[in-house]
Amino acid sequence: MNIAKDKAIQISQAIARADNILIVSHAKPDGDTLGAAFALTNYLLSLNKNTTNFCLDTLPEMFSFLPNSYRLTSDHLVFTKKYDLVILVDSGSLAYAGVDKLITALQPGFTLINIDHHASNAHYADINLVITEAASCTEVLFYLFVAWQINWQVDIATCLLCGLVTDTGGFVNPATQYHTLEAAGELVRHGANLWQVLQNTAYRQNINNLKLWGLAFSRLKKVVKYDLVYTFLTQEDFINCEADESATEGISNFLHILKEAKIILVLKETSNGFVKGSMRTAEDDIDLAKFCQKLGGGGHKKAAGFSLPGKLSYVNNKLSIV
Ligand SMILES: [Mn+2]
Repeated sequence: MNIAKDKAIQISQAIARADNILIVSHAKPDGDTLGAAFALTNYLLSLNKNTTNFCLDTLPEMFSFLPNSYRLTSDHLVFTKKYDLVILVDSGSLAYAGVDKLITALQPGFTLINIDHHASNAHYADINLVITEAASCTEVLFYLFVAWQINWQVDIATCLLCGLVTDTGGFVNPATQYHTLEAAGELVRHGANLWQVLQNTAYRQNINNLKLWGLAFSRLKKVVKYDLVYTFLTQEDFINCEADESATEGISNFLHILKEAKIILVLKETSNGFVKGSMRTAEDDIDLAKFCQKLGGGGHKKAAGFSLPGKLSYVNNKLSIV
C-alpha cells in the first residue's frame, strides 16, 4: 500500500519545521497506540527533536519492553508547555484520545496531525493520515516511513510490529490482509523480533486471567434473532478471580474461533460505573462501527466497541439485544 506523496511530504515538512513535538496516545492505551507513539518517538529522537509522550492513563507494565516507553507521562502539566507540533496516534477523535479539553488549553500556533486507521475517524486535525484498510495505526506509520525512506532501526521496527500483532490478535482477525503480513515481514527483516513481541503481549496470560476467561466462556449464549453470541463479566467476577479489567483484552478476538454466530459481543462492568461492549464479526456485510457509533462508541467495521453508564442489568435492558 502507498501513501499519497503530497501527504507524506506535508507531514515530513511539519516535522522539519518543529522543534518541540507532543505525541499523544489514546486513553486506556493498547499495543497499537503505544507502538505507534514509540516508533514515532524513536524516529524523532534520531532527528534530534524534543519529544514529549502523553497518555491520560499510565503505561501498562506489559508494554515496558517498547524502547523509550519509560518516557510516557500522564502528567497534565505537559499541556502548559509550547509545542510546534502535536501528533495523535490511533485516535478516532480528540475525545476518544481523552484530550479534547487538554488540547484546547494548549498555546496556539501548533500544527495538529492525526495518524489513524479507525473507520469512525473524524478527520479532526490540520493534517489527517487515515487509512482504514490498515490493520493497525502502526501499519499506517510503516507506509509513512517507507515513503520517507528512513534509515530503519530495530527499535522502530519492534514498536511497529507490536501494534500489528496486538491489533490483529496475532495476525488472526479479519483485519489481517496481505499487506498487513507484508508489512510485518518487512519489519521482521528490519530486525523486529516477532516472538519477543508475542511473549510480551498476546502470550503472557496468567492463571487468574484465564480463570476470568473461563467464566466468560461458561456464560456464552446465542441470540438466534441477531445471529449473535454474547457473554459478560461483572465487577464481582474481577474481584473473585483477582484479575484486573485489562484481563479481558483478547477475549473477543479469541472468540473468532466460534462458528455458531456472525457477531460476538463481550460485555464487562468497569470499576467506574460503565458497561463496556466489545463486538467482533468476520462478515463483510456487517458494519459494527456504525452500530457502535449509535451507542456513542466507534471502531472498525469488523471490530468495534461502546461504553454505556450503568450496571449490566440496566444496560442489557437498554440494548435489548441480549
Ligand atoms: Mn489500533
